[in-house]
Amino acid sequence: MTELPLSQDQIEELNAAQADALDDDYASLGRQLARRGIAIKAIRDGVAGFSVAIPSWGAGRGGTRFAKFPIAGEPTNIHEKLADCAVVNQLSRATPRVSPHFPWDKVSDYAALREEAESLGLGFDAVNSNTFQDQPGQPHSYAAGSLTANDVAVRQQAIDHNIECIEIGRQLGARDLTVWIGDGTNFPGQQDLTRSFDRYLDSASQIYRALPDDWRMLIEHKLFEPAFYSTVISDWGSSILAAQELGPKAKCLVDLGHHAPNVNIEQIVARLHRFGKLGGFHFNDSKYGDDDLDSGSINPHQLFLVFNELIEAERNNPGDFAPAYMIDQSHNVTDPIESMIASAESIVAAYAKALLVDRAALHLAQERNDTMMAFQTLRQAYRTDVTPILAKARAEAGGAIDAIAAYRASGWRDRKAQERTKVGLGAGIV
Ligand code: RM4
Ligand code: MN
Ligand code: MN
Repeated sequence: MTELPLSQDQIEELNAAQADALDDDYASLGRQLARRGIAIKAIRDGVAGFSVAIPSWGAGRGGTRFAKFPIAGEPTNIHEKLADCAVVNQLSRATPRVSPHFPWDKVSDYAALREEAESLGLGFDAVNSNTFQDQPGQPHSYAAGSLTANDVAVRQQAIDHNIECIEIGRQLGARDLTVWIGDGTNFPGQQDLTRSFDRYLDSASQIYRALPDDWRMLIEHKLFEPAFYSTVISDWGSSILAAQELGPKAKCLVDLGHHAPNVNIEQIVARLHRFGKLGGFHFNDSKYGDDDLDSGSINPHQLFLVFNELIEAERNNPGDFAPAYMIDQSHNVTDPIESMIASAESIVAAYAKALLVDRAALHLAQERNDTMMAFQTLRQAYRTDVTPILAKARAEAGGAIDAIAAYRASGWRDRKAQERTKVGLGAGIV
């Protein structure tokens, strides 16, 4: 039995007040697209079938290494995080899965946790391991690395933790393990760059062997931080080399924030898919580094170009196309629920715009070396305001036409501020 957190009647009531305006905008966009030979219904169906997972750790306020400023009513455990994620999904109807992080989300009964999520209309997505922090009571420290540490006992502890995550994930119905490690160095000479990668391959192969047949191991690269001189899995090159060494169940995960500024991420996406190694995404945006800003808030055009490559990739080789779409960002100055609603909308909008690209015209222009027409074909799709399509798809699925307005009208956060334990001051981690 699904028990959605907000009043569905209230959402319907708010939608009713906006329905005429939306119908008007939708009909107008439908006529515009028809002139371009596009059936709006096909795009709306595509949007309705699209979803992106949200991170359990995104439900709380993030921070920087300087400070974290909690808000009243913030969730402090996985149960409260699930409830907030259910709010995001109820309003957006685009985020039906939650990606958990361990040990942060540890509980004693995972079957019960899975049922709890299901009752909220949620499932679980990729499980994330954490060997970038020490945990209370842990026998060995990750201060000098985890999967790549010199000390075999440290490596074993990190391997065991990842295998435990797979076991938890099985109980939750997940099928991907995402592995991001902070291992690396801060000084030239601190470690042998080749040997540390070899240690990674050795440890990762032991995790790989523990994967069930229908699971994938998603290797997430990151340019820098916490290591500032060299990171072991720093880029898509190291990631794909590791994935190729490990075997077919190992794939690469692209976190948009984990690249140097101005890197052509869409080209990386095309390369990874071409070699069967595109595993998934962590969507976010950035300006200077791994800023973990909200998806589409800085560079929505890049997001569109990534989805444009994804659609090409799927059409070129549909058999091998199953990227895991996830949000991974840090909500330091907003209500995380509002950020996740807005980010999911940006991601779906980028996808919808990519669906609008006239592929035949694009390919013909490319064939003829007609650079300007190729570019204009993308531009025409990117310029289109797809908001009415998204709103229609949401409302039809029971979501809100204006999701943030509906969230504010619900009074959810104020109610939770009365009920939930107050979050103490502390350092933010993501
Ligand atoms: C890292 C990375 C990982 C996430 C952690 C919390 O920068 O993006 O995906 O697990 O942050
Ligand atoms: Mn990430
Ligand atoms: Mn990150």
